[in-house]
Amino acid sequence: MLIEAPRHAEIFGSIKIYDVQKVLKLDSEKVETPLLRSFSKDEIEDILSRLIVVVPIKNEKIYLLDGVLRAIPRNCPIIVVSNSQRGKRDVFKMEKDVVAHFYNLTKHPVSIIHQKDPGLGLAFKEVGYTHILDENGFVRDGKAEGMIAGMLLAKHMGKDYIGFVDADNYVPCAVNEYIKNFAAGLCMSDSPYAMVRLHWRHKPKIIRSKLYFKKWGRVSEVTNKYLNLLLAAQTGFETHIIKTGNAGEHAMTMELANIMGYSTGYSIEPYQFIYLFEEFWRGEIKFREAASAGIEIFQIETLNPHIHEEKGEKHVKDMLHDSLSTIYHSRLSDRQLKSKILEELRANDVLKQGEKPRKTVTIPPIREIDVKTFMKVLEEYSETLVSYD
Ligand SMILES: Nc1nc2c(ncn2[C@@H]2O[C@H](COP(=O)(O)OP(=O)(O)O)[C@@H](O)[C@H]2O)c(=O)[nH]1
Ligand SMILES: [Mg+2]
Repeated sequence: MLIEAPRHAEIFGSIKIYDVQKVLKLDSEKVETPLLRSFSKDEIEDILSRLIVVVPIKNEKIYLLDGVLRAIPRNCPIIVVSNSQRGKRDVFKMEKDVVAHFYNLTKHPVSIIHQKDPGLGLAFKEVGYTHILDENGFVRDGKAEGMIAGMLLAKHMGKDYIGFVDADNYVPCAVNEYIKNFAAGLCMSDSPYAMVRLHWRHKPKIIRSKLYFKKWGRVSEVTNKYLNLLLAAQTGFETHIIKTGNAGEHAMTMELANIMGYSTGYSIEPYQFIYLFEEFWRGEIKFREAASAGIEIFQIETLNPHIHEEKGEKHVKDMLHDSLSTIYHSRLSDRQLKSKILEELRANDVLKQGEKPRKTVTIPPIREIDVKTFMKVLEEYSETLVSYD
């Protein structure tokens, strides 16, 4: 595999953010030049054999999930965390059937669990991690909450890396590429605390009956702008380094996943940046080992375009609201930045005059969770967990 060498990086305290690196070739000979980074098949395979993939899903078209599962490289076990409808029209049952069929055909290790499984809530309660539970003791709705549940299952399996891919991807081979890109990024890191975030080459849209290869999604563009403005407000230097504020497709070392702070729903991805800046740049350092090893963030531009389900205007507005609210409510955000964010949200019809962005709930790291107890309770009380190995 061939990708551009990192040309430029910016450093904020213990955090090093690399500028976007393009994928140049998915499969290639090893080429040694200062402008390129190449990875042998073995190097990629080695990372893949230590990577687990979590797929959060909520009421997606079932054949999209099927395509995503089939595209995940063979060495990576899969955990599907579903918050799909149950009851009369049982979408979750269809997902379970797809997973079972997929396993029978391929023997690829895969687990599936429903986010609202009472045993899951109980397991989180038992280990004292109630931050993602609602008042009835169930895991709350939200993509972040599903991802955290997946992380706990992954932690139990003892893998070194964790990656996330959405279930609503129309191009299975794009998913296959994303996971290889995760591997390449993780391979480049010198630190045990590394993250890879994907940047889409294009995000095609149908415009006047034609496929138009847009460079950016609307929400990503705005989120990146304000994350960069937050950096500029702190340093006094304008920057465009952040290009993956809303990267749903991302991977981390388990060491980083353990000490990462999270935030509810769709605010999880931009909040990862905010959390790292607050903890490892402008805050009192809690995680000394990570601070001295350094945290590396790679941003990789995919070869494949990103074609996923369009969820409508309300979804876009909710994402914008959640994303910008994590920046607005950060203690690193100054008055001027806050007022620009309010203006942006008003211009996009998200807020009315006088309204403030809703505060997203932050969720502490999962490091202290006793995974053995968590799994014991889960296995005893779960009503939905199915694992094929
Ligand atoms: N487990 C879980 N997954 C969710 C939830 N909400 C959304 N998802 C999934 O998260 C992924 C990304 O969500 P999507 O709505 O496509 O957001 P976007 O692609 O960022 O616009 C998709 O696979 C969704 O099905 C949730 O509450 N729980
Ligand atoms: Mg999507």
